[in-house]
Amino acid sequence: MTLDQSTIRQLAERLENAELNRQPVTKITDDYPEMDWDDAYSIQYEIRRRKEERGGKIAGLKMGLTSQAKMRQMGVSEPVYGFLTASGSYADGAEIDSAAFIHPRVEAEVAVMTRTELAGPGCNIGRVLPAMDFVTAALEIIDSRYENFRFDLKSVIADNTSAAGFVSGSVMREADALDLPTLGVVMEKNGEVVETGAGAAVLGHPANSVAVLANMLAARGEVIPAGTFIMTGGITAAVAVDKGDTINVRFQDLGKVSFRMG
Ligand code: 0L1
Ligand code: MG
Repeated sequence: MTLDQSTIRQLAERLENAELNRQPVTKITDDYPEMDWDDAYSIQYEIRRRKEERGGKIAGLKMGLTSQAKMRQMGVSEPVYGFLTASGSYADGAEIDSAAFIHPRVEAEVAVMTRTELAGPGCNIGRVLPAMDFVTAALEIIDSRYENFRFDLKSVIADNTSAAGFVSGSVMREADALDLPTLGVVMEKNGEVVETGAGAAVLGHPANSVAVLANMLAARGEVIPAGTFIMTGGITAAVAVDKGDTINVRFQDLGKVSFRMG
């Protein structure tokens, strides 16, 4: 850690205010270039604490930067994690108010619910698969609190990995019934195909993403509790969504998930 507690609190407040007021800010490493990974996660955890203190509920966890393409783009070799809030949870087919965001983008993802606790270090896909209660399709809405989505990795971890909302599907399947790496996805925006992909884009297998999450949490002395909803990471690139856009994503064997940005 390089930052003291009062600076951590101040930066968490700055980022959360940017989110609540829809007023983007410059990346925090401009002011604190010496900050480290621990500082970055501590700011994220402080944002989470602030929300919970005000009565906000945590809906689950998310993995980000899980595709080779996105990692290469950021020049990193490790994914990142963040948290999901209940206030950012939307039903399939929802009309979502664009005023809630700064510059939203959408990613198609596979989400899982865990049945039993998962702990690292040393967690692997073989431990994750039997611990998965069900798999469902989901869309993540990301919305960086930084101007023009311009950030570096530490800044984006502090900003809860751009998490802003999610839409979960209504088809739930057991992991055994699916071949997750070859599970195909087609994303349409206003009726036109804009992205396609397969589950293997997520660290080779979406369940591997859950194992990596358990191992990353272990570094902070934490586990994935039983009954945790986890967005495993983007299968497609993130697509910008403007007021009036309709997003419809078809997932092989998991139905479709859609929303309209109103
Ligand atoms: O969920 C994600 O993969 C996003 C991680 C943060 C980077 C971004 O905002 O694109
Ligand atoms: Mg994502």
